[in-house]
Amino acid sequence: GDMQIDIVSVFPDYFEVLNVGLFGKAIERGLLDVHTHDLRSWTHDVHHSVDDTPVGGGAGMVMKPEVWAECLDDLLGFEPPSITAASNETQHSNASAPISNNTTDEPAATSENALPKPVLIFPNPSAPLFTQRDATELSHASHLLFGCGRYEGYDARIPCYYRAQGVDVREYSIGDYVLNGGEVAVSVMLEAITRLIPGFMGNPDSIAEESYTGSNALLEHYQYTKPAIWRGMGVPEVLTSGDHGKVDRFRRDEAIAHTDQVRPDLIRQMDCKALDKADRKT
Ligand code: 6GU
Repeated sequence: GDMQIDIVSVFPDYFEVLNVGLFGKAIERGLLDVHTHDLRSWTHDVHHSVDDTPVGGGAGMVMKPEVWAECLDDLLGFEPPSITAASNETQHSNASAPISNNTTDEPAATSENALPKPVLIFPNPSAPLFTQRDATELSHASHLLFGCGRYEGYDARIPCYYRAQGVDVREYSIGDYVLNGGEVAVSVMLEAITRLIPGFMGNPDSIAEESYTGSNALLEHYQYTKPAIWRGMGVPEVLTSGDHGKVDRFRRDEAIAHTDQVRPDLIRQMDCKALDKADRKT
């Protein structure tokens, strides 16, 4: 079925980029139902302010919870809490708890156990890393809602509040480097997620062979095309032998050696059962 995607940002124009390429085609074909929203349209003050100074001091600005909550209540179809329920005395028990997406021990979703509820995703450089496993799980969701933070971040009570309301809230970083805001991270996550939706890609077989997927968490082997000799450089002879068994073995040995060299952390993470007897000689 189609996937509804809502994106909230103070730079909604950034997401014009989604109309390009395969993603744009998927929107045209009705596979994806994408809506971008300007966070400032939920402000009431003349300056349309979305941020304020950090409690406890320090540099930069922090995105205010009130504006985000008006926006997210609207997009999730929630009623705002009544005035009587609100109190300045109410303390949040776990606003300072470490970020946990609570998905570590759960098996990855399949089309048989699609994510039924909307998933609310906040890009956050201090959150757990977004992986291929997360992309696979989220490709089964029917509604994704992304909240892009800017400046030095957003009030920690925002994800905390919606999690307490029963929303499936996730916070993800896309890598160990600093970006100005969540917009680029959202486009990265969206591309990784949506290309796994059935019917999105022209050739679904190419997905099964890719790095980071299934039990094959190895990086991909090198690829070559014609000509057989280019600027004096040949290709590995076994690839021209026509012996598929030998080709597969060569590619797998090469993938293991290459991964061990550039990403030994991936080898250490691998399930031992994913390595066969011949692999162990490599
Ligand atoms: Cl998700 N956001 C920002 N601002 N910077 C990042 C990031 C996210 N992931 C890596 N760096």
